[in-house]
Amino acid sequence: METEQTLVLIKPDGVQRGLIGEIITRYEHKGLKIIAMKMLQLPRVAAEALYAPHRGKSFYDLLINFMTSAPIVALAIEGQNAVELVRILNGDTNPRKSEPGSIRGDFSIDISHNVVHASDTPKTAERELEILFAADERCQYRRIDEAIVNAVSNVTQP
Ligand code: FUP
Repeated sequence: METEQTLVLIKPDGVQRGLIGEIITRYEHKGLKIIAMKMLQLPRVAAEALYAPHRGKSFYDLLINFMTSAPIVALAIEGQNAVELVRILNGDTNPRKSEPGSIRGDFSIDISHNVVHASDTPKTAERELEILFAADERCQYRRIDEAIVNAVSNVTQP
């Protein structure tokens, strides 16, 4: 099982609707580890770098304007299969497909204002994390419940 790091952004709508604590709690309760966190108003160049793969698409300008319109909260999150697990917790991009119980399923009906962003692959995660965090901003520590939460370290020897 791979320990991975991923980037989460609580988008301007999530911050302005007072959902920061609710959202962070979901990742923490899952057993994922927050290893860096900050609130900032995303500079336009950073938003453009983050969403470079979407450049030229119909929603691109709306997306960049929205993401730079008000503060966001950026999180670096670590854990086994963290990239996939965080995207499951976040829910589908399409609000008609995002399941109840997921963040988008519970809090969003608009594809453009969908509360959270998360990296879609480990490779993308490394690129995106570097846009938001310097290498020394990602912390190393042990959660006290790691031996219980992580399946591999929970195996007892006969
Ligand atoms: P996701 O990986 O779930 O964040 O979704 P995408 O990478 O496909 O899209 C990035 C962001 O672009 C979405 F979070 C919202 C925005 N978007 C739209 O506004 N309209 C669309 O049709 C698709 C995406």
